[in-house]
Amino acid sequence: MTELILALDLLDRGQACLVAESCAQYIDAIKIGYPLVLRTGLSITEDLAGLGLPLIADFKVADIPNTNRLITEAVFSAGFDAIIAHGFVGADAARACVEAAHNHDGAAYIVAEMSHPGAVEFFHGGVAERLAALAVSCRADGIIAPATRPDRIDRLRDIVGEKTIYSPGVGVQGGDLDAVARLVDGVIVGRSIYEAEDPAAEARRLFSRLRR
Ligand code: OMP
Repeated sequence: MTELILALDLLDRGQACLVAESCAQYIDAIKIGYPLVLRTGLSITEDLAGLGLPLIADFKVADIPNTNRLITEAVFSAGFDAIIAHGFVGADAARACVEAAHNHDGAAYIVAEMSHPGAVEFFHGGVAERLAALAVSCRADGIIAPATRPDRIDRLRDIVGEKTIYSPGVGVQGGDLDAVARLVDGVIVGRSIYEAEDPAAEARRLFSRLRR
């Protein structure tokens, strides 16, 4: 089963809640990042808690170990269930996120390779592979890998084995759902859903393609 994760990158609390509620039955988790949290604060988790869906904090944490730990603890205390962190800061810093997440019975995912065109400037040439290996050695729960490059997901799957791969980039960024669905554990979709005329209908359409 491939999960559908809604990237809730809206700026208005009310609109975000409406979209999340309307899509709730067709999604497996909600990912919240800086765009929404900088507008609403971490209390947005309280508005969404009633939906009963896992909430993933996409703060791509990238600091020294102590600061990473403090950020991760604040995130889980606010009611999130998982966090996304960068690995390029080194194993000690990534491990601080993973351990703090696990202390809260949560999950931590490490970015192995990003989905946008510019990602190839730094993530290629062996870096993504090293980040995937770092995720394994730090006992992270999984990695983020680009739906825009299914061949790269294949390569990173060889490194992380059974670990979870969540994959953004389907839709507006050009990634094809059918090309990645069988390669990953979940696809992360934002604009294709929340900018659709009928977000719930679009979520239902993607959900049914992932479940068939
Ligand atoms: P859409 O392009 O609107 O579907 O949104 C994709 C979501 O995934 C956004 O919230 C991005 O911040 C996030 N994302 C990427 O697009 N590419 C990445 O490499 C990593 C992420 C992420 O970590 O979620």
